[in-house]
Amino acid sequence: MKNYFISTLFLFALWNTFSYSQELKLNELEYFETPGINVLVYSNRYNPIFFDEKTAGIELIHHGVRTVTGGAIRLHNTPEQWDLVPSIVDRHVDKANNTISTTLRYDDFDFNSELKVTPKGKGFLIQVILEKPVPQQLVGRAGLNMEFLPPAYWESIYMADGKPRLFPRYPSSDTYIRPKSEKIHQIYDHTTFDDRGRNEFLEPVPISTAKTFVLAPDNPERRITIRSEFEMMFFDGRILAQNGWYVVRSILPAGKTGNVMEWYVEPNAIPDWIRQPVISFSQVGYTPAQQKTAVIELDKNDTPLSTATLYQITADGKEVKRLSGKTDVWGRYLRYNYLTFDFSSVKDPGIYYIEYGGQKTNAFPIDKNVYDGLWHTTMDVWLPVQMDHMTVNEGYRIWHGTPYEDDALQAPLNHKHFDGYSMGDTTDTRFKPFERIPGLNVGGWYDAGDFDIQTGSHNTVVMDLVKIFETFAPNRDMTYIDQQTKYTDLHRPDGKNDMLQQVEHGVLALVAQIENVGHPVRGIIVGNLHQYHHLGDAATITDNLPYNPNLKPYESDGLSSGTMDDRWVFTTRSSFMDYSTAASLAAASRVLKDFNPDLSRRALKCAVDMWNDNINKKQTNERRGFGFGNPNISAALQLYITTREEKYRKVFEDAFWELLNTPAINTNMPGNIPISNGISYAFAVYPYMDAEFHNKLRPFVLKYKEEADAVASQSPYGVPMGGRGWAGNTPIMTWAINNYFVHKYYPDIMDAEYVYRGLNYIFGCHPYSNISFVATIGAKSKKMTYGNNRADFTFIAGGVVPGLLFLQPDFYENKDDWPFLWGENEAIITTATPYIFLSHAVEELAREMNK
Ligand SMILES: [Ca+2]
Ligand SMILES: [Ca+2]
Ligand SMILES: [Ca+2]
Repeated sequence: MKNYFISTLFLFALWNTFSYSQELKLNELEYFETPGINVLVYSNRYNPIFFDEKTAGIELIHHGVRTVTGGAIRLHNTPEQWDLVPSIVDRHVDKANNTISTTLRYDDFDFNSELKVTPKGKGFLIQVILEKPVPQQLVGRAGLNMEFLPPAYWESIYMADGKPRLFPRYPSSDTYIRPKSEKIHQIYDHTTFDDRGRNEFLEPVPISTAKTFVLAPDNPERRITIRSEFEMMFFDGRILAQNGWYVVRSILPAGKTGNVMEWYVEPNAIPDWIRQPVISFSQVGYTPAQQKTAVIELDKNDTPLSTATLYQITADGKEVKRLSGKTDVWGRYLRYNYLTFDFSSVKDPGIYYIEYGGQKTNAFPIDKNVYDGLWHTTMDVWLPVQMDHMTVNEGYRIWHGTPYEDDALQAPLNHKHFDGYSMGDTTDTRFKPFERIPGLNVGGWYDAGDFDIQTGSHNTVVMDLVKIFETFAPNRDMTYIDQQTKYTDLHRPDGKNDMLQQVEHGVLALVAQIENVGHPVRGIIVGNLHQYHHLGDAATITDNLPYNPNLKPYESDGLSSGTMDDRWVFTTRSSFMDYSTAASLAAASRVLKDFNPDLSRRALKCAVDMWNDNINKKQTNERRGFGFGNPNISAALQLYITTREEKYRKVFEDAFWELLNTPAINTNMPGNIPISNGISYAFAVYPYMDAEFHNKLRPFVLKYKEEADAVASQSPYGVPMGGRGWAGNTPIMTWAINNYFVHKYYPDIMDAEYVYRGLNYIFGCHPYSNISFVATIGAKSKKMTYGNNRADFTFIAGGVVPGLLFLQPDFYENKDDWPFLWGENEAIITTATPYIFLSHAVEELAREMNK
């Protein structure tokens, strides 16, 4: 009898396997897969610096869209970015048993838990296994969570034990107050909540509870059933933080070990689902003379078609077939197959669209003027809106008031900040911790979707603007900038060159650091986490009154305030920062010479002072060996160009040739071209050097081309793809800028297509979608970006987003219905300036090519 029973069970198990052979399978890339569903189990992990970015844990790619994340044991109902995240102790992929299990650990509570995911039926089982019971402090706190992307479910319904409920379009569920003594601390004891001195925190209340949730039964692409014997709660995470997701959560039982909890999750799979092809092309269009290639991204189960068609749309709306062309098979790249469609032969100016497999793209132009002035929006709108220490007006709208009138205090010692800054046990200044450093409330830009001054990115932007000015001499004046009254007005000429005004604005901030602190600092940023996540007008992050310790918090005498909200200056000195600031100030002093002679002189003095300080200290070796070369190479180069003094030239040339001849450490970063850093110095100095230098350089330029080709040929887009942690638009643009100089100085080595290709990618010829990554540029462009207005699900025109974030093991993503993923959508100043450069470059090339 016993034997019979066992063999029946065995047969039953076999039958189970067979009957569900269409269901989730563990694939070679170690995630579970069936057409329409991918279940990732800790393929992606929490970020060690920025923690919960909603790209880790048990995740679901549902009919091609990542809609579920954060499957984990968490200590909060609706975890915020800076709430404690578990470390991943181990991850086991058991192919024989078709399971993936991970051990999660909360060090602070000595609490381990194992999550085991196994396909079952049409879905999968999540089991929580504990060796030791939930620690006392975490009873009622530790729970199994899964997070669901709000816009994926908007305008849809869910069912809680059969009762229909609308997904909240905007959060307005309940919270309650708990005493701070009950709060589980956040990362490094920072706090996201401004309790106004009341020692309390907020806890969200569930919107509904059930043992069976069915999300979106009305939408086959999004329908998910979750069942458990344990009560599950449904929360709206946005009630505490605008970037929160919907959360389903069960509290772990107390006092239990072993398999303490199970959830069964069944995402609907549309039978034989095949992802719609993505037909990608440049949303700004093409010039007649340039190469025109669309890239078609196909589901791996899709059958490639041999033709695609280009239609022209006439003025009276007629659609005329212009080219029915053969598609070329490029092959597999990561999770998709690719075709290319070359329609370069079509040169007539006009309006076109591409048709493939019955799908029509939006219309785009072919015309010799398509690249004209594409940088204007970034220069006229986006960059001015980022200006710190100014009020910025546009027509009837104030983008922001004048922020940080109360800059800034010396940062405290031995402090670990939440935005990557830190201080050691010395200030490297004459200031005591929290002492006011005068003169810093001037110039600079919000470096990104946050509002700090990052000195490093300021150096890059000033240098980029100088490079643009010296290469293309743009003469555009569409912005009114008055440093005296701290007022910027968009679309209003003031008789002054906008680019030089922006150089001036950056230099004012950098010179202020050196003149007041004695050297460039790491950065200037708010000290409280509850300030840092600010959304909206930066003029309201602080009270703009200098801190006065003699007053109580939230008390003011009208001139100062007792609220400790002034920004902190992270002052740790490094020769890398000294030299890179010296480089950009030396460069800026050239273009400011006639525009603002006094500032030009001060900038050069600061640069020379930093040079002398560091040369005397012999600190030149810092950061060597990381592919950066000598930290003084760029400073020597710029000081040489500015002063033409031989001593700088000698230092530059020695370091430069050494850098080119040293095999760079290949960091194995995708998209990395080892020689490109050295080669960009070469192009900066090229106009100031003789034929002997140019000839000596040539073999290295050939080597660059070889490396660039090798990296670019790895994907169908013909550009160096990157994108881990931070998507790859900047390196792609840097590559195209280098190519511009190769083409300019060694036209026999590279043609102009190497430049266009970089921008085509930015403008839409990329994976995942065909949207332009520059807000408002192109027929179809980013509608939501991670700017300071992200909570309004909108953009700031001209902002350039990082692009496609690479999620392990094979998924490129750039969401356009959810602005809060900074690695995909955060427009930053150092992405704007390469775009402005490149946009000038193609404007010039198109003029020459299409004469
Ligand atoms: Ca920042
Ligand atoms: Ca102007
Ligand atoms: Ca203040």
